[in-house]
Amino acid sequence: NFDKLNIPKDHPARDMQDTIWIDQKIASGLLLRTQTSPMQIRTMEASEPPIRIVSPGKCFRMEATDATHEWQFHQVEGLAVDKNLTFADLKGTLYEFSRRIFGSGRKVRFRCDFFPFVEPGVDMSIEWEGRWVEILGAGMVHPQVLKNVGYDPDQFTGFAFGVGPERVAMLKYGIEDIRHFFTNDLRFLTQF
Ligand code: YSA
Repeated sequence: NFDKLNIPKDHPARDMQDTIWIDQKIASGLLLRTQTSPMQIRTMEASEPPIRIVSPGKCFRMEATDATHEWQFHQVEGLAVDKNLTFADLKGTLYEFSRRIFGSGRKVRFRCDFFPFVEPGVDMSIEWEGRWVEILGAGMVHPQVLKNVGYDPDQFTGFAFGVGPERVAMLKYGIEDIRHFFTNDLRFLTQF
């Protein structure tokens, strides 16, 4: 979840996610994963480029919950590693994702963002009722991460993203509060 993603123990980027630890005899020091990005490491350690994967899964973070933040949620991780992949491939892929899910009329915004395991890093937001809602973080895989799994960063480049499907569903279906997904109210659930 952290070390091989270039987030060392004393790095401030850990603070936001250094959260739900299980402290029992059978599972001491076990962290409920906060992001699906560790699947990048598992995939790259188990195989050689070229790589194209998507990996969905559940994540947990200690959050002060609000309309767009839950303490349990899902992410879908994407990773591509190959020769000659560029930021243009990342942007084209994510624009196409947005077009297919939301249609071509929906506005999309990229902004610089920081994740220690990418360089450069971005986040992507979708317009909703006059404001921007972030749906994913992404970037070019950091050369140090490629080295951590034994790849040669002079030979291979890659891009990756982690998208939150609850936020995507909210924007697509006009669901105003993410907490509806987990309260099991039949009036909500039976609408879909
Ligand atoms: C960045 C770069 C990469 O190369 C690959 C992946 C990433 C994303 C990074 N691992 C990450 O977790 N970024 S994030 O904290 O901004 O979360 C990504 C997305 O997950 C958010 O845009 C949102 O859609 C969803 N998310 C995060 N925390 C959430 C949440 N959804 C609901 N509740 C929360 N508390």
